[in-house]
Amino acid sequence: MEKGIREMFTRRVQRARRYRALILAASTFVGAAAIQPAFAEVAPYDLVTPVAEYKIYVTESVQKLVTETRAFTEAVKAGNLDKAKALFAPTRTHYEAIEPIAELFSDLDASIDSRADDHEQAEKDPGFTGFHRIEYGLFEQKSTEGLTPYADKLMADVLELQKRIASLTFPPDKVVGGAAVLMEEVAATKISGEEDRYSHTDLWDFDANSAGSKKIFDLFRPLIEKDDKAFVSKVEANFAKVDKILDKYKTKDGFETYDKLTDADRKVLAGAVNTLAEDLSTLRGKLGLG
Ligand SMILES: [Cu+2]
Repeated sequence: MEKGIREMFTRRVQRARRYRALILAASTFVGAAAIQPAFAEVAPYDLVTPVAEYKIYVTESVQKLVTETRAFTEAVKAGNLDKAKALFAPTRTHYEAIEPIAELFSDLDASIDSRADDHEQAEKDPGFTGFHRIEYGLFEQKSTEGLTPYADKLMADVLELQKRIASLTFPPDKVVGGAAVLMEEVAATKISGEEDRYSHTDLWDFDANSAGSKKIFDLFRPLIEKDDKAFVSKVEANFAKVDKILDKYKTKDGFETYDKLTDADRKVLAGAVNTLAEDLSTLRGKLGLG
């Protein structure tokens, strides 16, 4: 029953101890998704176009990720602290946008995007690499010193990701399930500000995570719209609610730091994202993928 989504959760739980609480939440969603009948009108063939279009979206995002990671890592290696700090958040958005399918490249997800507490010796752990290791140097130690090997590794990992994406098949259940899992991760853990704990650029990530999940929803929406208008409207209203809160914190270059988010807004945001996660988790069932 619901093996795909359970595996997805399992792997994510393995990736980070902090997901432990999600198992409970997951089983609730799995139960809900399992009893959801698929709409008779959705044939497997109907999934081909949205999946193909999603692959284009991912390919384009990864192309931007490669270009911007090059500029970011070059700034790090050149010792240009201010420039590297300024490029950190915008560069990451192209990775965060494709995070719904991170499970399809979980080894690279770990080396590109893991947090210090995914590693035994935290910040001192030699296995702690990627964006957040560099973030630690730039924003916490306020220096580019010693970051060259991490910059080189990040660039190599991002190029490897691009290579892999090119030949990757995208199983529709993983794509659709991934959007729900990511929203659940935002609601359960990212909402604490744990992801960008040194730079506090979390709102950039939320925006990209939400856009990346909405992209998936938008691509599959035509298949369910006729049969479940109320569902579609509800999901759209919650995506709009998330956008509206994020809009309040937009600056001319991006977003305010996470500490500016008021408790009231954080609550509304968490509520909307939680409901999105629940609703999106029924999408697989609705599409006959359950
Ligand atoms: Cu991330």
